[in-house]
Amino acid sequence: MKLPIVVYPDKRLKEISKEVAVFDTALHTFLDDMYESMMSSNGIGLAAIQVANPIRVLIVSLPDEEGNQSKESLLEVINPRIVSSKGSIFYQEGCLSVPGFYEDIERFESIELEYQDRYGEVHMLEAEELLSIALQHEIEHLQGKLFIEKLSYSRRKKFEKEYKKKLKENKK
Ligand code: Y12
Ligand code: CO
Repeated sequence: MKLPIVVYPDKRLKEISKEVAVFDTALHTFLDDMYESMMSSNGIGLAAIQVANPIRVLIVSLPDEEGNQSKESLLEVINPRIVSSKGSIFYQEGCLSVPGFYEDIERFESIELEYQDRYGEVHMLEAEELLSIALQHEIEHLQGKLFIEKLSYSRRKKFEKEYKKKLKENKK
């Protein structure tokens, strides 16, 4: 089932997500619904809070060289913890909860991540470049943070002005 995406400035995006303790079929159905919601919106990453569920769950599906996002390469990440981080990288980020806005954001170039899968099994993952960026972006959602909060004061002001104008136009 496709779930509606919560869009900025909705206050629910500020919620701190809770640890997952039960890895049951309800969680599996929710993960499948997140996948459907992300794919039908042309996303490559989605956190549970973006579909109004404040639990520490995120998914990432990076396109391959041909631009295809296969279900086999879908990464389901539950209760993530960044164990170590290295370097710095800039990338033009976008977010399904902030439609139509893209901005260069600085992240760690590589991270080491501990997380659980849909069955509660613990995994370690070394991620770099785009995967590392996507994971950091989604993990910040679990902390109630959006990438626009990393903008400088002047870029943030410019964004707020343009975004509000666009929201008004879309209401007409
Ligand atoms: C690198 C940087 C950021 C991430 C986080 C995941 N972000 C997304 O999946 C963003 C998707 C997105 C898709 C949109 O829709 C279309 O392009 C059709 C979109 O559209 C509009 O804003 C109109 C915006 C964002 C992962 C990796
Ligand atoms: Co996002």
